[in-house]
Amino acid sequence: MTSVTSLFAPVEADLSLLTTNLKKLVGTRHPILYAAAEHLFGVQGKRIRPAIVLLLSRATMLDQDITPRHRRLAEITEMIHTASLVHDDVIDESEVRRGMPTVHSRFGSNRIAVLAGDFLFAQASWYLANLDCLEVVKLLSKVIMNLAEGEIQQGLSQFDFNLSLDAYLEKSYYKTASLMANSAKAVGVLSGVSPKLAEDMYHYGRHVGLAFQIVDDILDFVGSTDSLGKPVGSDFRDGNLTAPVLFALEEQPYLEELIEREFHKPGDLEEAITLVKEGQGIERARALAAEHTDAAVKYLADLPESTSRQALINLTEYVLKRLH
Ligand code: GRG
Repeated sequence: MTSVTSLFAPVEADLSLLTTNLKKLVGTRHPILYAAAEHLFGVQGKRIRPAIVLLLSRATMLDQDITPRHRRLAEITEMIHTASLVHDDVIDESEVRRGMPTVHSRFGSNRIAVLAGDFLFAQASWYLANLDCLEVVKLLSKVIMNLAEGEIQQGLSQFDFNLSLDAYLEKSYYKTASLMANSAKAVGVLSGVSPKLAEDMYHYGRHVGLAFQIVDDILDFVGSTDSLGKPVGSDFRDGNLTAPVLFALEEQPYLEELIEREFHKPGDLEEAITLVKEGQGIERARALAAEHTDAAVKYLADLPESTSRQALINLTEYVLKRLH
């Protein structure tokens, strides 16, 4: 499988500068934030969001270098993503993320984790405003609203076996795709591309984001604790009914009963996971993710050929290959 490192080769140097900068930007204000920043940005996530921003920046700037504003946008994108993870882990009471203790479990306090998350959101907003580009401010502040909306929708739909596929996809847009879509479009704005190309970049990010979330939801069933960095089945246990479950519900009526009683009886969760894995749910979800990666590639048609554009195409394959 293509490793993330070789996939992001055209922006490898940009990504290591980004990690150094993130630690500096976040960590200088307070010892606790410094520790949290070391903890958050030292253990690397996949950095897929800043990689998309940087690859699109290079693909649109071509022979000119990317600007400090492109770099700052990539940093803001990763800050917003990380803030949402810190808050999400408090809400879900998750102990492990990226194979490491979550902020609230590492620092033994939800208060610290909530404040660290708040601080990251606030700091991202400050750096965003300082880009001095109202259109980009509008795009990225909408993302923060969407993240909150996605989390609320998820909270309200736990164990709701009547959730429609459309409602699931809308929630996935809010939780995951909005950040990729709007930061991709923001690159277009900063690079001064045509409105049509900026819109295409938005749709590239949107489709990659939806595919990424669907694959993430499949991995909740077929991944290993090691590769996920969190226990298998943890989203399902919390009542998050995702694409594989929604498809499985169409062919396994007993699944509804297990979900309705919120896996209260011993063995319920294991039985429900087996039912999801037995049928066509996972394969249908994989096919849905592939539809979105195919759609994403089409939206790159108007970008001039470059190694960065090719990496953006390869990235869609990587999103699906995480399943193998
Ligand atoms: C705006 C106040 C306010 C709150 C935010 C908590 C929340 C509301 C939103 C959370 C949304 C969320 C956690 C989405 C998860 C999306 C997702 C697939 C995360 C995993 O991304 P990866 O695999 O993670 O890219 P790494 O660790 O690689 O960075």
